[in-house]
Amino acid sequence: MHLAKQGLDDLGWSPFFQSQLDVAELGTCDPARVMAVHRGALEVDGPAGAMTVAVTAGVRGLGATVGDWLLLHRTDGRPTRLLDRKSLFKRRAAGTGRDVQLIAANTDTLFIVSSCNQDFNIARLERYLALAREAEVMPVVVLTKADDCDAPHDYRRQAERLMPGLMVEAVDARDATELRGLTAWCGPGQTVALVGSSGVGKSTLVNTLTGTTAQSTAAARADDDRGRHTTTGRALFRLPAGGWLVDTPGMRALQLVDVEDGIDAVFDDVTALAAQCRFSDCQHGDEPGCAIRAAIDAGALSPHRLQRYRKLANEARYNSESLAERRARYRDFGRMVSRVVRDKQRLRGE
Ligand SMILES: Nc1nc2c(ncn2[C@@H]2O[C@H](COP(=O)(O)OP(=O)(O)OP(=O)(O)O)[C@@H](O)[C@H]2O)c(=O)[nH]1
Ligand SMILES: [Mg+2]
Ligand SMILES: [Zn+2]
Repeated sequence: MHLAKQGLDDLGWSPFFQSQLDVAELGTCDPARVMAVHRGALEVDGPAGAMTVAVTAGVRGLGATVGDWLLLHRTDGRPTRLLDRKSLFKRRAAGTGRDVQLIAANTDTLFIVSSCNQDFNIARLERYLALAREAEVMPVVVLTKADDCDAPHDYRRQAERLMPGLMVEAVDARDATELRGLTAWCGPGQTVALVGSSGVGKSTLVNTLTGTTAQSTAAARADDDRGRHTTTGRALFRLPAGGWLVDTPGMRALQLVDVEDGIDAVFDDVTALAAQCRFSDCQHGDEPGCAIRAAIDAGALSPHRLQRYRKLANEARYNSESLAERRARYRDFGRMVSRVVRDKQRLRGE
């Protein structure tokens, strides 16, 4: 959707971006927001109106994603630079490569969408919460297909327990009256990204909230409730109240990268306990004075939650460290192993 001469504030412009422009740029450039990303072109909108920017090598080098702000040269519309982001969601791209895929930039809120059926999964919600906490973006859990479920409140309560004060809405995504609670996040200049597995109803939410059928939706396959990856591109959609929604393609697996702080924030109960262990490098095995094990024994911490924390933290570290860092770690590990073997042989007098 393009509105010529769109007011900058309406597009989500704020002093955070304004303060990045120097005097020369104010005289020669206009800001423009990336509204949609296609293979060969970016759709942008700003005071100069909506336009398409071809993705040349130089533009690709800027690394812009949907929601980003670019400065465009006033004479030829050439992008000169990418403004610093207020927030960024990214993940490790699917497949075996180590490429990082940008999901959306400069969003204020993340709608973490799951349905009240087989898709509901605590570990997956924690994963998305870590993404939101790392980006310092407000997470809201939206549980769809509440109309298709006998006990939506059970799912809602389970999700609410994940973080103190976490907002959770259980809704029929097709019914605008049920989505009224979500409009608080959708006011003028606000940007909300929707993430979640394929088929959970992200595009349905976009259509109901925008009051359009801009995004196509598709029924999930009856056999596995997994959906079909109906949405493939990413774009901003305008809300009647003035905000913006970013629909994203469903993700089969969200591989986290660079989110160590976000994970610690989501699992702050675990990290607070770990800080009380007698040894700062406690592995929470059979070391004396382990606060984690004491909490598990006392029933105050679920061993499953500890397990989920460990899995996520290990995965994030693996995805974030460079190849060189990983090689160094394995080299250190190899050295450690040979040292232990040598010591043992010495002790046995071999
Ligand atoms: N009964 C019911 N059906 C829903 C609800 N939300 C979505 N659906 C249906 O679920 C199917 C999938 O919805 P989509 O909106 O296409 O899902 P999506 O998350 O955008 O999927 P991808 O684009 O593949 O990631 C459609 O047939 C929707 O009509 C809901 O709250 N209740
Ligand atoms: Mg979709
Ligand atoms: Zn411990």
